[in-house]
Amino acid sequence: MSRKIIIGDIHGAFKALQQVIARMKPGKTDELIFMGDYVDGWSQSAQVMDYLLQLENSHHCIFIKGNHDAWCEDWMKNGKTDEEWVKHGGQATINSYRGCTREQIDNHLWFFSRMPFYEIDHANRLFVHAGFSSMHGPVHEHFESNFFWDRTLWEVALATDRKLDRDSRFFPKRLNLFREIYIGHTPTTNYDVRIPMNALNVWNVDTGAAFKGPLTALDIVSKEFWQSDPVWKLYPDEDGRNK
Ligand SMILES: [Mn+2]
Repeated sequence: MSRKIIIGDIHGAFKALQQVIARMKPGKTDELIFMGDYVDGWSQSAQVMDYLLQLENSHHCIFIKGNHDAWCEDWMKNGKTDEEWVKHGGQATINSYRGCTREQIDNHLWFFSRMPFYEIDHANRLFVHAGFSSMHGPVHEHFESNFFWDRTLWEVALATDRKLDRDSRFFPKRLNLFREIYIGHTPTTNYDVRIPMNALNVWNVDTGAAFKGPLTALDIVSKEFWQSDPVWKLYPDEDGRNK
């Protein structure tokens, strides 16, 4: 049976990515959906990007674009070193690309440029790095950057009264558009949780790999999941984004 597995924010943690892949053992027929934020944080962003590009040749992969990927793309394309980006893990990415060839960077730039902002599957499940704001759904989103910056979708899912009827006119319209919504972006470690978090029909698989959490892969049908060791223990001489 083929599986559909989503992988949370990696943030340059190549060692954690290798562990998670070894533990979930993806087969040729499995579909892998990466939720974005491949770079920024731990020291191996360029290696993560190389690895994912290779993985695409042997496995069915979808790579959603995250806010950190958009920052990194901007740097590669325009040489723009956004101050916020450098502070939030960008410096580690710049360092990891020292010694890379122009050809390698161009390959990664091309990789970033073709990443979709979201994916909707045949079972009406949405996969997006952060969220969206239009009540009519992502197709009608006015602000592209919401796909990788929005936190309101997740906060709405967390804060909505569980007793509110789905048919109520007050039920959040965005949530009713999809059977399930899968996101990353907001670390579950913010809520002292180190496993995938579920709120109404939204599942958050960013378990804080950039900070003190593990990297997680989740089978969205069985809800079985695989995790790396806590990433900060794999990089004992680094801070990641714990600054
Ligand atoms: Mn992230």
